[in-house]
Order: sequence, then C-alpha cells, then structure tokens
Amino acid sequence: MLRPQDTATRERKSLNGLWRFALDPDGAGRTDGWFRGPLPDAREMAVPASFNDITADPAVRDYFGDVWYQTTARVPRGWDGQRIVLHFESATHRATVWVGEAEVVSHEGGYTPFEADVTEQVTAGERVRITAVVNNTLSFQTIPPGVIEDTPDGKRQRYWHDFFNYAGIHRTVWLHCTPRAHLTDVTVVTGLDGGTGTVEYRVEAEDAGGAEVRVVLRDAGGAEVATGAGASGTLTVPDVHRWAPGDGYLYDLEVQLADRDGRTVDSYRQSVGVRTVAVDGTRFLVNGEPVHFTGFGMHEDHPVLGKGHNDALMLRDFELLEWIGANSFRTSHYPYSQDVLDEADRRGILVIDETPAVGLNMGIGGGIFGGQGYVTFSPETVNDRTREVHAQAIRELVARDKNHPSVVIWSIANEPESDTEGAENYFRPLFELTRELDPTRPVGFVNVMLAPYGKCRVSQFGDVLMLNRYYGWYVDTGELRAAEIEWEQELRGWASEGKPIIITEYGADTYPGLHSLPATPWTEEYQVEYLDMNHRVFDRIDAVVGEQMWNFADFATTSGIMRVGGNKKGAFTRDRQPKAAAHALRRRWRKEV
Ligand code: BDP
Repeated sequence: MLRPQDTATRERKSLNGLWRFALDPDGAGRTDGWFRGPLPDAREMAVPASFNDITADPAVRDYFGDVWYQTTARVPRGWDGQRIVLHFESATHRATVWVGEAEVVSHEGGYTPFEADVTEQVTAGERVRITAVVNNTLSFQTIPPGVIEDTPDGKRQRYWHDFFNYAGIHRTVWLHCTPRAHLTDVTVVTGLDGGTGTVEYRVEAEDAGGAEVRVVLRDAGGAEVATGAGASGTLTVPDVHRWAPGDGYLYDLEVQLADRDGRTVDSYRQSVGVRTVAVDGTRFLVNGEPVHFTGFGMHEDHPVLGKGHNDALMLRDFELLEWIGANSFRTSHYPYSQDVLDEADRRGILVIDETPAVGLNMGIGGGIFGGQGYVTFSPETVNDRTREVHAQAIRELVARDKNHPSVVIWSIANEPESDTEGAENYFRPLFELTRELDPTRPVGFVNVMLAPYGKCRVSQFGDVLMLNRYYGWYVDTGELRAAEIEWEQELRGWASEGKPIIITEYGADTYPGLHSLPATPWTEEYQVEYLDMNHRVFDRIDAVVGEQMWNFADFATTSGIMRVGGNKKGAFTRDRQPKAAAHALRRRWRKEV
C-alpha cells in the first residue's frame, strides 16, 4: 500500500477535525445501521486523538466495545475520472467503515494503515458521509491480548500491558486520488560498495496497460544522480552520501508510470537513505561501522490527546532526543505513526520497530498478588489463531516500514513468555516469517527478566539479544550494590552467546520533585544512582552495544497499586520536562562533563 501523496498525478485531502462520535455499549449501531444516517445522540470528537481523555466522564475513559465516528466531506471537483481512495493511517484496535450506506473496508490491528477504493461510492464535487465503527475490545485472539472479566459492577476489560488502552482514530484520515493506471507498491533496498551506493528498487502497478516504469533518483539538492527503467532494477550512486546515525541524508526516488508516448501517467515519491545494517559477532554495524545505541523505549502518550498524533509534540520529543544525545529509540510497544519514522529518517535516528505483541505473558504480575489465573499458550488462551493475527501484524509492519532507513531492527514482541516449549513453538514460525518478508534487517524480540540467561528458549531465534532488566528496582529494590553484582553475572552469561546485546529497558519509577539523601527508591537521586549502576555494568561488557533507558517520559497506565498517576520511569515528565536523570544521561551520552 502506498501512502497518500500530493504529486503531479495524485492529490490528497485530510479529513482531520471534529467528527461526530457516539458510544455504543449495547451494540445497537450495527443492528440498527447507524451508518444510514446521522449518528444518534452524538457528541463531538477530535480526529486524530484517543477518545478516552477528552471528556470528564469515566464511562468514556474506561469504555470498551464499539464506538462510532462520523463525518461528511466534499470530494474535490477536480477528481472526476480518478480512482478515489479512503485511507486511515490507523484505528485502534479495529474498524469497519461505510461510505454512504456501502460498507467499504474492515481492518484488524490498531497501529497500521488500511484503505478502500471508494470510486464507485462517491462523485467528484459532491458531499459524502463517512462512518466508522471502531472497537477497542481485547481478547486472547487479538494483538495485544486482553480478556473481559465479570465484576460485581458488570464487565471490565483487563490486559497485561503496562500502558493505558487508549483507543480511537489516532492518526490522519485521508481522502486521496490516483489515476486509474496507478502504482501500488515500491520497495527499495540499499547497499554500499566502497564510496558507491546501490539502490535496488521494485515497483508494482495496477491497471497499467502498456505503461512502463521509470525511476529518477535525485540528491537532497534536487540534482539527478541516477535513472532507471523497468519494474525492477538497481541504480548506482557514485560518491554516495550515506545515511548514518546523526546524518539523516535522504535521496528522493521519483517513480513514474509512463505511457507509450512518454507521458507521465502516475508518479510517486519515495525517500531513500543509502545505508547498510549487519550483525557481525557481537557488533552491530551500520555502514560497516560499529554503533552503540543510546536512547529510550518510548510511548505515543500525551495528556488529553492520549495516543493521537500531533506534529508539535512529535517535534518536541525529537528535540529532546537530540538535547540528551540519544541516537535511537524503540517503538515500544506498537508501530508508531509514519510521521515519526519520517522524522527519524530525516534526523538519522536508529529505530527498533516493534509490533503490538505485548502482554503475551501470564507470569507477570503474579507473586504475592496471586497468579493471573491463565496459562499463556493454550488452545483457550494465546493459540494458533492469535499467532495468525500476530503474523498479520508483522506482515503489515514490514510492508509499511520496509523503506525507512531509520528502521534497523524488527522487534516481533515485547516480554512474551519465552521459557516454555509453547513459546518456542509459537515464535519459531514468526521469526521465519519476518526474515522471509525482509532478509535485510536483523530480527529479535525483547526478553523479560522471568526468562533469564539459561532459561530463555526464544532468544536462540534472534540476530540480536534485547533485554529488559530491573535489577535495583523490581528486584534488589534500593539495594544497588547487590543489584550490580547480580546484573553483571547474568549479563556475562548472555554475552557468552556471541550476539550483540541491546538493553532495551532499565529504569526506576521516580516521582518528579521527590528528593532524598542518601538516595531511596522513587526519588530523583535514586533514579540517577540506579542509572549509574547500570552504566557501570554495561561498560564492563563488550557485547553490550546499546542502552535504551525505560522510559523517555512518564506515561499513562491502567490503575494499580504499582503505579502513581501512571508509570513514572520517565527521564522526562509526561509534559516533557527533565528530571535529574535526564541531565545525567545527557552528560553520559553527549560525553560532556
Ligand atoms: C516492562 C515492560 C514495560 C513496562 C515496564 C515497567 O516492557 O512495558 O512499562 O516493564 O514495569 O515489563 O515499567
């Protein structure tokens, strides 16, 4: 699927703004056909945004089930004769869409795009009603999973991931048009041969008749550097300016469909960063050079907006990444907006791109509070159907993000159960699938401390080891000396596996403004000492090629006795102001004293 663009042959119109919105706890909308007319009892809702934190009503915040969105839009007059497409960058966690009274598309999965050809349903110059029913219910057959349980007060949604289940239309909705003969997919793979870059491209098209593919590669200044013809080929770029960490240099590949007379029928622009990624023993190489990842696991999370995308807030986050000296982040725990990846491309930030497979682990949260009451992998819980949904999430992630130079690792799950035979069987085919879809990038998953060195049966499949560890927080709380010894011991075990290790989470909840001397847990001093301890351990082990602190900023979670107004492990507060830890990280990462 190509992205909606404005080019010589394509146009797009954003449908963002205020839509009509209604909760539908009884599921009446589908039976009564709410798409047939104006939504009953509707209120306004912003798109893009999560619906949860806009109102003051707990029934909206904690709602699960169907919600309805509706808007009307005029199809631009000039689009007559074009192919017209309705495109959602995401709807969390699934949606069905109607244009007028016609159902046009359904999609499962909350963080990847979907679209429908609506040429037959619309007329250029006329208004059209667009209705979407979005559903945020989680089950054992969804990614991420969840369950609905009975309480004395009715049903409630429970899930095992540590962030609030924000839902709604989180990203831009587009109406766009393409010519009837149109490009449908572009794939680029880049390589380096000394100072020469290569750009291998593959193009797909529909209804193209006898039209031919032509490609033109231009440098960042607009000068033509290579051209090609045919649906696939390899361009060479002498004296290439490589894409590298901190240097997000992008070429522009213009892909055209041209008819027999040489007239451009369709045109699409794909930015290209020429770089290579490889794993060599315990080293992670970008352009053949070893890199050390610095940065964070992040979240798309803001007051009021929830997971809604906003350009200003996105830029603030990237500015803070630069300020602190981070060269990377992980899209914990779901694919982020494509605008975020574009920005990472432009700034030369390395991205570990993660699926929404989080919470596939019934072992977490047990202890004295009792087990979860479920087994993770079983015919009734996470099963073959779940794996198929997970596989589809991987397919859609790779299809969406394959051309981003910033994406250097696929992470196919966060902290699943990984110490059992069930886990091994579940994950083996998913690793195979990911490699088949993209043989050019290392693949991994994020290991949890419940499956420590020697116990994990899934890490054998990964090209890199990604570890989340909380020595000095969830274990050895307040005991940093004991934590240091135990952590180093475990890490040395992992290092003996001969793969690069990225610490994808290490962190301590910290209430901003809370201080103590000597340092005690929850204070800003403790967070700094905890990070220092971790860094001493990392610096002693060569196989550690990355440190991504948990988390970039404080974020919203479900209510619970382990959380005080959300997860407070941020280096920054939720409104993006620094805690003492942010200054400490900056000194380390920017090597400034
Ligand atoms: C890890 C999870 C992450 C949590 C974090 C924490 O990967 O989502 O937020 O721990 O407990 O288990 O803060």
